[in-house]
Amino acid sequence: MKLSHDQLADMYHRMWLIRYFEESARSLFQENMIRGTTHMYTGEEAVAVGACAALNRDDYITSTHRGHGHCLAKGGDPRRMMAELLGKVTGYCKGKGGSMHIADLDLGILGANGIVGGGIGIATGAAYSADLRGSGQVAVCFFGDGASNQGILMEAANMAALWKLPIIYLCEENQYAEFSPSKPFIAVERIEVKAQAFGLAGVTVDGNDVLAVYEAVRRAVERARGGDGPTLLVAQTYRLEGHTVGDPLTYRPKEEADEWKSAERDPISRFGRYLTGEGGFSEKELETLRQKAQAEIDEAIKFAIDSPEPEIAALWEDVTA
Ligand SMILES: Cc1ncc(C[n+]2csc(CCOP(=O)(O)OP(=O)(O)O)c2C)c(N)n1
Ligand SMILES: [Mg+2]
Repeated sequence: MKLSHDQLADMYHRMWLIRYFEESARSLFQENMIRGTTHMYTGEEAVAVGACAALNRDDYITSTHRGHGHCLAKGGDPRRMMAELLGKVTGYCKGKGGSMHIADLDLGILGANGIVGGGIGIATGAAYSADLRGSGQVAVCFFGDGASNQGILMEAANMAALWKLPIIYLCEENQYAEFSPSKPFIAVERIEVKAQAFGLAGVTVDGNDVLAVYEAVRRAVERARGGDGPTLLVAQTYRLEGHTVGDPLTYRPKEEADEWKSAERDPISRFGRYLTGEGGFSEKELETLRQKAQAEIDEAIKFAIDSPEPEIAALWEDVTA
């Protein structure tokens, strides 16, 4: 389906928003302003942005430990996200959750998740709830190629197929799981064939092509809303950064990463080339969108730095377990 000029501009802007958010988070982490750990989504922007462009505001997503991109793509507020990373009271979890617990229920963002595969059960439950209520909402469940080996996918996909739940299981095949290449640990060559075990639709898409992701998700959403059940969609992409900030990356060939980093493969450069060609955008328009994203992230950092730390007494508030 043809996207409007404004929709394309929004997608390009969002991809830069993610790129700058991640680059800034990495720098802040290296300056010891972010504690714990943080996982970068750099290089995978087309997956989250393409998928969320095919969703309505009230549709659900579940995210992962590498969740900043999903949240920004679904409309999450970069200021509240950055404040959360810096442990400030203005953050999404009042500074007590950090990177892997960001959620925004008003936008259908059911949360990042430190448990690999943890979002799979939550998204399936959300789709079940939408189905029971007849709300017409769908759920998109983002998870990694490593997570595709988790048992919960088998249980959840079986249930979703049986009940024809409105869900898209969106596997981000970014080639690595922690410090290992993922392929040698997955029994099948193509992850999409796992769909056959449950009679689901299985689709593989170029995850660095934002329009291809959008179109594949749009079709899967149409199927889901039409009562034809779930899809397992595999988006092939690449994790440009290490597993976490500070990963020495000794386990992967430099040439491989360099190739994926090239302007030819980089998802933002690729989309930019489409926009100035077929898309009918001028270079100037693209530059304005890029600068807008950069300014928003700079503003988010300022907001986060200027925000107060939580009071010691707040330690016992909002604690449920
Ligand atoms: C249940 C569980 N097992 C192991 C871990 C440790 N762990 C964190 S991330 C990760 C790899 C995940 O790889 P993948 O699903 O491909 O996601 P990616 O990091 O590539 O986005 C592992 C094993 C965990 N957090 N949760
Ligand atoms: Mg992976």
